[in-house]
Amino acid sequence: MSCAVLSVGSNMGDRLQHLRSVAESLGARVVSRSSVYVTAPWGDTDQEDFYNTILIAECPTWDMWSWLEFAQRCERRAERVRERHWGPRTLDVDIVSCSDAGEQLTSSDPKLTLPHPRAHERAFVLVPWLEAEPAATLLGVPLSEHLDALPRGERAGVRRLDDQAEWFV
Ligand code: PH2
Ligand code: MG
Ligand code: MG
Repeated sequence: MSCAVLSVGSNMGDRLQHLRSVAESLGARVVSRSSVYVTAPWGDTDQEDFYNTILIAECPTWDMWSWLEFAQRCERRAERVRERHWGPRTLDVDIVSCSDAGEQLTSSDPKLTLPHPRAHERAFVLVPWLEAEPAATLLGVPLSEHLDALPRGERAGVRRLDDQAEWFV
């Protein structure tokens, strides 16, 4: 059984619908998920706010490459176009961490680096992940410690979406 922590983000079009499309494709594979957060753009700040969430999913037959194929399938379906690095996108599905039979997987393959090399410095990943999996660790460190190490403003840029009604259905 493999388990993937997926960070899902959107800042173009119907942002909530784009996030929901991933949860729906995963169906019964979802074992935990966070609320949706409205997050200030990280990196390239001259763009709309993102909606971000974390989905944690399990599958008895998939390996890390299957999760990557799944993520890319979701992005293609959302007609994602990649205009500029860290720029606006309809849908971004990143594999933050993956385990198999309870063992954390590591990969230095440039096509899929595990765990995600920048997850620990992104409040839009850490805040929802902590909600979905309070006991999780990243690089052997509890998520709350990574959060405490971030510059003050980072966490303030991540706010829980007021109306979660269409997300937790
Ligand atoms: N994704 C990026 C670049 N910047 N900022 C936020 N708030 N959320 C994202 O998902 C995000 C970003 C590239 O994937
Ligand atoms: Mg990304
Ligand atoms: Mg990505």
